Amino acid sequence: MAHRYRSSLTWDDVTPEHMFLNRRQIMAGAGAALGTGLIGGKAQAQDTLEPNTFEEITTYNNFYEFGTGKSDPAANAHMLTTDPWSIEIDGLVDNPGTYSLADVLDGMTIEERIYRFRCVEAWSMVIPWNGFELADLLNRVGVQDGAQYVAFETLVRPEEMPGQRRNILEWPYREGLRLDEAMNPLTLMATGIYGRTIPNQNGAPIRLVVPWKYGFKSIKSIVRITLTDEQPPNTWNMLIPREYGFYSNVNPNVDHPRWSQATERPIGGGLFSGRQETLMFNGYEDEVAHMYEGMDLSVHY
Ligand SMILES: Nc1nc2c(c(=O)[nH]1)N[C@H]1C(S)=C(S)[C@@H](COP(=O)(O)O)O[C@H]1N2
Ligand SMILES: [Mo]
Repeated sequence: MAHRYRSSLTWDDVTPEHMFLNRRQIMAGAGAALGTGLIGGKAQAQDTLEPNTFEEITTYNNFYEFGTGKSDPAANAHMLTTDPWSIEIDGLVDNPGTYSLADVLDGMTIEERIYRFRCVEAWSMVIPWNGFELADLLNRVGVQDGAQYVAFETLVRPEEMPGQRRNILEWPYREGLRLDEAMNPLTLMATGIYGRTIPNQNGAPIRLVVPWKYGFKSIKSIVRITLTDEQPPNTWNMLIPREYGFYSNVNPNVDHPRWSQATERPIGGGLFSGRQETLMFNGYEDEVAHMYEGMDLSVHY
């Protein structure tokens, strides 16, 4: 099912959504037949997820570089130039350097993955991503002994990012993961949605997707990845540490200081669909709970 990235992909070159869903069903069937392998298990879990429409995924966004309203990114992100693009990979790696996006993508297998995406503001979507495992990239650049965390930074370009002309956040937007979280096979670097090139408002040309964490950990339009031995600062924790921790794992049992995290509102679910219960680790408990054994998750929120 995995296919190589085609840089010639254009907006006209889209996978019709019903075909995309058929492919997912076929993959889920193959996974079931293969038994209990990781891929099979993932495909089966994903089979129960009903994806949001492309329209919903690309018009209700958070991307403060383009404004603080949910419709601001769709309105303003067309100003962003995403080609050429490069990513600096530095810190505790064997092969530090400035890599063009083409260098980064070369040799990577772009897969399709449907993940539930849950924002801290208590709404959720289900998004069919195209991307590769961050672990594959980290293994390629060579993680050195002593590295314990991965830090990420978004582009700073106020000429094209009107939100950056104001001090709403401290720019660049930053995020971080513990190394084992970064190496978990669920952690993706996404370059597409529904088989199309990822739209600017969703984090073009490349963004992180960490499905068991609140949405703000999934940093967009990445220009720097640093391997480090210290827990890196992350934007929302720097701003309001009491409300946003470093881990930010989806956890219905730990409330945000200003609201409950026990339920969520699925976007596009229809007027009468109502809220649904939020699942521990956003439903990915089997795949990730082992990383937090022995940790008090109400302290490490
Ligand atoms: N650079 C950057 N990345 C970001 C944000 C942002 O403001 N700037 N917002 C975060 C938040 S709060 C959420 S909920 C998700 C939203 O992703 P989506 O718009 O693709 O659904 O992006 C995250 N990544
Ligand atoms: Mo969010």
